[in-house]
Amino acid sequence: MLSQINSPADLAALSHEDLIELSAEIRGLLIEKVSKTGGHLGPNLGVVELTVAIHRVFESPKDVIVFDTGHQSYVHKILTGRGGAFDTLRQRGGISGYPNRRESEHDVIENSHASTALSWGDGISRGFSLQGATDRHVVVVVGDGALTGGMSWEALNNIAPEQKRNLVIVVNDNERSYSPTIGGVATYLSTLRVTSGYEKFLDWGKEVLHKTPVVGMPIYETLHGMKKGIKDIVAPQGMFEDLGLKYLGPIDGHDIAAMERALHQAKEYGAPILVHAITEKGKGHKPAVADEAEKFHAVGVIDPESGEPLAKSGTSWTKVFAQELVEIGKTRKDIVAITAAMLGPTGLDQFQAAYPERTIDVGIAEQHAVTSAAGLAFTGLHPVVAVYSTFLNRAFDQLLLDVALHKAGVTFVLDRSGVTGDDGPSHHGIWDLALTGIVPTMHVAAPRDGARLKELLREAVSINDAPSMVRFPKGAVQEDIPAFERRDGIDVLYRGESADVLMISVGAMAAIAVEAASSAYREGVGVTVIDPRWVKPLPESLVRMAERYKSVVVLEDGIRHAGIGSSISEMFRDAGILIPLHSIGVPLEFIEHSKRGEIMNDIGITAQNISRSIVEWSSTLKEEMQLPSHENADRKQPR
Ligand SMILES: Cc1ncc(C[n+]2csc(CCOP(=O)(O)OP(=O)(O)O)c2C)c(N)n1
Repeated sequence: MLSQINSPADLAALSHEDLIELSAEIRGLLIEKVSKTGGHLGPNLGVVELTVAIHRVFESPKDVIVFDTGHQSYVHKILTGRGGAFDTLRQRGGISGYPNRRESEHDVIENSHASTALSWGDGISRGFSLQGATDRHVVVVVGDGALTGGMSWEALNNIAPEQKRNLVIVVNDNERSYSPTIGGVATYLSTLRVTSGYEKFLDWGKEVLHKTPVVGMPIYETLHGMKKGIKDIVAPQGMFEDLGLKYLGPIDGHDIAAMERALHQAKEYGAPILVHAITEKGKGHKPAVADEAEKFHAVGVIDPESGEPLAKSGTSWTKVFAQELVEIGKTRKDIVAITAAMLGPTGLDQFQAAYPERTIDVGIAEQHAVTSAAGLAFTGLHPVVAVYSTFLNRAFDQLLLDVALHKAGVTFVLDRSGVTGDDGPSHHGIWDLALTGIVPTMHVAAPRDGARLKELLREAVSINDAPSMVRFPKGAVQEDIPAFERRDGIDVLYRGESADVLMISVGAMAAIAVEAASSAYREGVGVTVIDPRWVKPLPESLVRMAERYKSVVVLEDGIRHAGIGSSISEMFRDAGILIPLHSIGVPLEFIEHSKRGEIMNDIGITAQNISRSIVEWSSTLKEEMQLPSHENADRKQPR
């Protein structure tokens, strides 16, 4: 069946039985391919029928389909002619794990950060309406998890009163983000799902009445309609309808016929309308359904049958942080941990197991997490906000004005900082150093290894009169890199024989820095590698140290532009020392998905490349030094 589907139009000829067969084939493809590449298996297994139904009822790309977050768009990719490319999912040059405009005219937005789709839908449908494109529809698929994000509600507030436009909101309610969705919205959705007794009665009705020709289905539909009335008694303040949004549902999201009926109704409605679909995350794959914690939300390379990971990975940075925070929590009763719907991925599940009353999951609400942390700090507690680096981007204003301006003692722990790899441009944690670099009062630490992570975390949570941040990369921690000595808080990791180059290494770049220094030594260039540990504020003694060298190299895994290299260069300028400074970091670009190592190679952050550059720069410098002094004087500081 699958081989006949090259575009959504091919779905039209299929019978109901064909569609069921097709759905099974899609599930087979997802399990086989995603097991090999890694990716969002559970969410996609849950939206197979829902996506088939949407593509049967609407005409993409004339009608625009927008998936919130975009991690559940694999089925959409399969139905829009990309099924054959799934061997390359999230691989270099292959298809992305999120919607991507270069891949297909059926992908209109490129996302991965949650809760934006309703705003996209608002804008696109309003644009169509303003320009008289009344035959074009917009379908937004949004999860119950994404509905916990504030942007979703800002959008609903704008969508509801603006009646004349074709906007269908499909709420994909599987009761989970990574783990079960929490909070008032989740409670409200579960109220809409009504009591299980009534659901069972409906299931029975569906089973029996489906078999009763002609009169059966209308009776079932009537029963289903009645349910809405009953719901109004159970949940008298139908929140969506009170907002002015027509509500349809709940519908079994795995029943293609029921979904198609609801979507047809919604399509005809001519105003914003919400279709509430109930689905099961991981549907049809035993290991996914059995995974109580996350239903295979995101998997690495796994055995397709058992779901067990195939590659053994070492101890992760996440685990070192998680265990240390539990240790700290034993004596520091004021520590409160906050996650934005990512208990497991940030390692805070361990803190929760030890101190459930001191662990807060706010849902996908980073902005709220940050300001609420400022509130907690006001009461004398010390919040630790653990998020992926990329997701702190959206809470910048809250960090700047609610936390930093108030000198609130909040510690931010940023996992997945630096180049992350397979998730593409929006998941790299390459902006945090530049962003926090301009926040007054902020303290920023970048541990180079597990031992330093523990140490710096303890130092960070002891700062109670200003915000602090500890940032570390994705993956396994490498062996600890001990220091020869610590001077004014700065660790000396490698000492070159001559004072040619001072290399200032930021965080986990230390291993590459030391390797580059030792290979430059073999080429006759003396490089001393230091790790300031705290990169904001920068230690004053850095200036005195640097003055003894002919040039300085700064190595970081954040964007080079406005990163630590820039801060150091400014610091030297302010101190009046003119010393050639080379800044090595991530270029100011949106970097496509690929393995992390491949990207680091592409952007030249490898020991071999850095050592080669240092040797080249040093020899150029020697030549320049021999120029007459007037030519030397207007030398620009190289970058
Ligand atoms: C701003 C932001 N924070 C966190 C995440 C990480 N994240 C990716 S998917 C997801 C859960 C989404 O839940 P839901 O919308 O219900 O979709 P489901 O996977 O259940 O289908 C989270 C928290 C994100 N993508 N964006």
